[in-house]
Amino acid sequence: MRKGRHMPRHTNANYARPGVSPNHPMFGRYLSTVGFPPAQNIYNHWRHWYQPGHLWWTQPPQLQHPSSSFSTVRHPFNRPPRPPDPYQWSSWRQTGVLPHTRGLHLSAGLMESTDRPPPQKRRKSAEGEISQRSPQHSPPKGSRSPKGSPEWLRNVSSIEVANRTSAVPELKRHWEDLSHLCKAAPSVNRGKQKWPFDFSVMSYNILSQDLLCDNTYLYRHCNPPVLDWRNRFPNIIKELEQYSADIMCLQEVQEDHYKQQIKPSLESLGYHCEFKRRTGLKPDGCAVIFKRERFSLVSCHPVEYFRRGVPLMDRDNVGLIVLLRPIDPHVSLSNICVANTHLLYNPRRGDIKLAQLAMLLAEISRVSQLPDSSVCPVLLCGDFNSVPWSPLYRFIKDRRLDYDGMPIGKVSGQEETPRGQRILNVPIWPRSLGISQQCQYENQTRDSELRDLEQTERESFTEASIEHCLRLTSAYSHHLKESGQPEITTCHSRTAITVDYIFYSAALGDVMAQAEYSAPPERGLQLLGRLALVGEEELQKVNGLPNQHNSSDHLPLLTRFRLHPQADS
Ligand code: KL2
Repeated sequence: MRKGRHMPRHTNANYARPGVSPNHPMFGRYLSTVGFPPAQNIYNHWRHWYQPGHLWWTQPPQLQHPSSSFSTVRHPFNRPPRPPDPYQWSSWRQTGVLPHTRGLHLSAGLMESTDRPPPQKRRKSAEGEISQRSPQHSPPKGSRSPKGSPEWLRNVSSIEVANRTSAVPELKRHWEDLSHLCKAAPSVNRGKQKWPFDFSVMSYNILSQDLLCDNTYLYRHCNPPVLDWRNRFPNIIKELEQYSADIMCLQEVQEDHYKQQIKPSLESLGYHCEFKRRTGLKPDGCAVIFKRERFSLVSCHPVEYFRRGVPLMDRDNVGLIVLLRPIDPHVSLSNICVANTHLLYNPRRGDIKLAQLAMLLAEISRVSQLPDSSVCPVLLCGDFNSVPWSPLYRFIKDRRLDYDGMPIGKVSGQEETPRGQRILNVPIWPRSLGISQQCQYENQTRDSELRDLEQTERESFTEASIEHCLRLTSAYSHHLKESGQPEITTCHSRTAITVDYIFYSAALGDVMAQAEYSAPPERGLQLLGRLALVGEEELQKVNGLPNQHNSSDHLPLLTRFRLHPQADS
């Protein structure tokens, strides 16, 4: 436990006892240090939220946070449970706003008596991400000068929090219709019973409560109830229901929330849900969810990036791939391969991110392969923890990356000036991983081809370049049409950047691919439209993320695609 410099030694983690006033010197300047509003403001805020008819209070009891002890205590007049006592930190902890499993963090925070972040003390968590000893206060070294760090959310005071959050307007996002730009997109032809199959796809990092609690210093600008899972969950479900995407790729889905709340809710809305939890101790993972009336599941392929004994593959991130058959009574449609992932966060470990991506691409290539060795349309969604036009992003789009002399901290572009000059090894990942420099499984090659390939591959393992065979286009352009400003997909007090993407196999006549490929393959998707993203300015007006209406620190990406029937159907 880290000791605050001006505070006495304590060993008891729970200082928020009844009877201890928030003005007690024990709290020091903590309340303002973490941007926590004065107790009276919290109370008023709760009174404001404590309205019959408000979603939070109208949710069915089984949807309440299972770990919340006060959720089971009923008011004598059968009123909803009481809001947490603003004078009791322990009651906030029970709501999941504060890390109830990590009492030491809270204690360390309460003892902190300075506005300055404490000296950097980092440890490698069980999952291999760099995390904090005292997450309530210490930003990681890696994010000291993150790209696009929003000044307006850094070091906000408690008064600012209270003022900003009293009436936050809703973020406005409009639908960008691109269907008229699709060249040769045939219109509905019901006479011959051959019409295209249109469907929508969402990618959304919903912010796991566990990670939120691990990194509370990122959310100092938020009014605490905004961070309460019992507020966030109904907001997120409402959002998912409203957008009603045919396919949803969610990241940071916490397993207990998935099993007890998310899956039952979405199943009742007609969805089929698949989930892959991370390896290691962190309880979140990736989910691929699709409408049962629109698709049937052909196969499901979880991908674990952790490989015992392989240096580099010691992190617990995962991917999840499903092969879906579109349901259409009239025409025969190609299967669609949908991949979802959340790559390693650590801005300094581009080498690991690339190796994780290579593993995912190898599995996508295998799963999407058709008998004639071509591939079915692919959708690659997720949180890649890499910014647009970074080397990792370019690798996905260009199918090739020449990385000779490239510093590993430059791969993801999360930081303007990455510390450390270590450059990518050649090859990036060892041969023992079983994945070629073309991002294919090495043992996938047929015996007859093996001899020729072995020579090429041996050579390719000494070349500073990697390749893959999927033609992928990004559904978003990463800058706003009107202002040219960068689109933002994730925003908290340390960053405001794009890290989430929907990549897809573009068909002939697709609007995004027209500029990229002279002749995109016929078998693919056409982008019909997307829910426009916003820039930093719009996010500033809503107090960043999460806020009262947007319950994650990411925004959902939502797109609509057209799949044409196969020529012979
Ligand atoms: O950037 V993210 O948030 O895509 O929204 O992905 C990771 C980060 C996620 C999973 O590891 O947890 C967040 N500083 C900031 N954010 C962190 C850190 C950190 N040190 N570690 C994990 N995350």
